[in-house]
Amino acid sequence: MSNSTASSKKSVLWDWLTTVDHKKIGIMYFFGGLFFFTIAGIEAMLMRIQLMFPEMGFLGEQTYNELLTMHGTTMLFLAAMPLFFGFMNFVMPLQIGARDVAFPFINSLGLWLFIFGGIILNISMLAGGAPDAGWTAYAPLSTTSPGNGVDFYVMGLQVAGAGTLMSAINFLVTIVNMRAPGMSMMRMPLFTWTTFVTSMLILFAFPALTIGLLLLMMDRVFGGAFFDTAMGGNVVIYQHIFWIFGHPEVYILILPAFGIFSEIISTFAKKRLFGYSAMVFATMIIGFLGFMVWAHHMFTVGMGPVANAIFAVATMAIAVPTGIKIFNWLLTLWGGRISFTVANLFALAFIPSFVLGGVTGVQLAMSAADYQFHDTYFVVAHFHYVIIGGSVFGIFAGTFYWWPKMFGYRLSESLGKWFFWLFLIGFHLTFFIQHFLGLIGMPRRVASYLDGQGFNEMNFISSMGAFLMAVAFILLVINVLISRKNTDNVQDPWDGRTLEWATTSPVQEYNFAQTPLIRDLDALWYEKMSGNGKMKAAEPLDEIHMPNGSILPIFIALGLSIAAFGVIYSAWFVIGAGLLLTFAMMFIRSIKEDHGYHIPVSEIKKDKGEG
Ligand code: HEM
Ligand SMILES: [Cu+2]
Repeated sequence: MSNSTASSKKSVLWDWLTTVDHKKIGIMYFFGGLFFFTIAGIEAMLMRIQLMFPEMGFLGEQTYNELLTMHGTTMLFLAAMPLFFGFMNFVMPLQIGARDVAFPFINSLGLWLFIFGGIILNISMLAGGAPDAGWTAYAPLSTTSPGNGVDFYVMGLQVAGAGTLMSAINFLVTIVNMRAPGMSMMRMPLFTWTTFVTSMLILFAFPALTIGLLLLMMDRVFGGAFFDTAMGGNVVIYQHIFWIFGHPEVYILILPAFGIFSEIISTFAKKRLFGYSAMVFATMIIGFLGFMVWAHHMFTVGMGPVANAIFAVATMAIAVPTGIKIFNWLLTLWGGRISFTVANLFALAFIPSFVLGGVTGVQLAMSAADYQFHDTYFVVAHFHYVIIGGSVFGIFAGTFYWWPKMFGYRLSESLGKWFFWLFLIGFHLTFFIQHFLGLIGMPRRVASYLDGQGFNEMNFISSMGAFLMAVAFILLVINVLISRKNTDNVQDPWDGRTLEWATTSPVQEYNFAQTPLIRDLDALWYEKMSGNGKMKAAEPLDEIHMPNGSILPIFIALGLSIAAFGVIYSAWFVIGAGLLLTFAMMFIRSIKEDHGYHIPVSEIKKDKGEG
């Protein structure tokens, strides 16, 4: 990828450990996310095996609770979000014509905090028991859970969450400050827009999680009583704090997918996105309303009819901007020359799948009816429809779409179609039937069920569907491994519209030899139609200033992780040592002069094949 003087001397491993290049960081987020997706998927399969027949003895109740908690927590925080962060890191700076994100060093720190946070959470399984209080960790279930499991949850998420918050601020500053000349906000590609709004949501939502986790830590480790009713604490307060974070979190997981689908649908329909500005404003409105509805998770807690009614109406209001988006995607497809690539198949399958999840969402929002649905498999079906039919389909679509740009080869389309159809059928087989399981009364979060309640057949079918998804996922892994020879036509394989397709594949470490001049929405497409197909330069060819890599972010993250272990085991000395390491590394970062390095013009010309 790079042939600069500064990085050619390093070993490959050292290069990846110290890199501050947004593209390499994006790739590491992507593979980290894929790794945790596999782990959480295995946890899901174990649960589905246990639920395949009534009164199965495959997993004990405690083990089931631990797998349930780890599956949910891992999928949300360590798989879905990092996979999106992978795309955001890799693609967003390219889409706005920037050389990197605003703070490359912080970007690397965010990555390592995610990785260390994921390790902390998962080490719990080897250290005497995983957390068992569900991904929501409601008090008093979490505050009274014995062992250290929930402490691992608290500290793992605290470390990973700090990284997420930093990265979000980094993305915001990048988008506000580093757009190429001519790239006004209303010319930004939709994926960049959704990255922007998602980062805003993270900025306002994650602090609530931080506080919730901090209070849990106080209660569990330091003898606090925030959620101890006997001492005058309040457990419902925990639910409010959690969902003030938790509901925006589900939009953090879906908005980037909306962005990916917008790019893919307009590319493969060969049309400009229908209603671009309506799409942008719908994204903002969804982001804003996302903060107004958190208590719809608490209808049955006893808030009373007035609060329930207000939160019910606010929730239903979100269907309006979401509906605007659905219609705009359909109208983009309308009359388009549609090519059914794997990426586009996922985008097309997303529309009905996600709408189904949205419809059950509105049903759940009817607070009176929710007394019936609450804590049943109806809820499990609902959120897997939005989270798989929305977020995971978006991740898979983005994977097939951007793979040539990220890795320099194309995934096989024919094997990809097998993967798509098996996954789609497996997904609906697993989760559609769970709506009915819920309606006839099967509660969620239970390790088993009795024979003769009418649950047997539907659970069996559901588990079969899960196996189909697992087979499909294996096909994806095979595809990644065997497609490596498809290195032809990778620079702009889909006849792209946005700037990332104007770069070479693989992308040079400085992204653009000369910062491009943006003349319209869909910047590259405009040049293909009205110019010579190449971006015009906004600056003369000159040497390029690049930041140096650094090993410090890993040690800053390591120090915080050591301190986190100190908290888990109440060892003051370890807390002190970990924080000392972190602050020492930050001190070094502050006093060390590092002016980066320059790539000379001769080398840029050589990369362009001109020298
Ligand atoms: C890929 C196939 C998947 C299967 C077969 C699956 C299966 C399951 C099962 C069996 C449960 C437990 C239900 C219960 O006992 O109440 C569950 C819960 C959950 N799943 Fe999945 N899941 C899958 C994918 C995902 C994905 C991709 C995500 C998120 C990105 C996700 C997020 C969750 C969450 C948040 C819970 C709730 C955990 C809790 O109640 O604390 N799942 N899933
Ligand atoms: Cu919600």
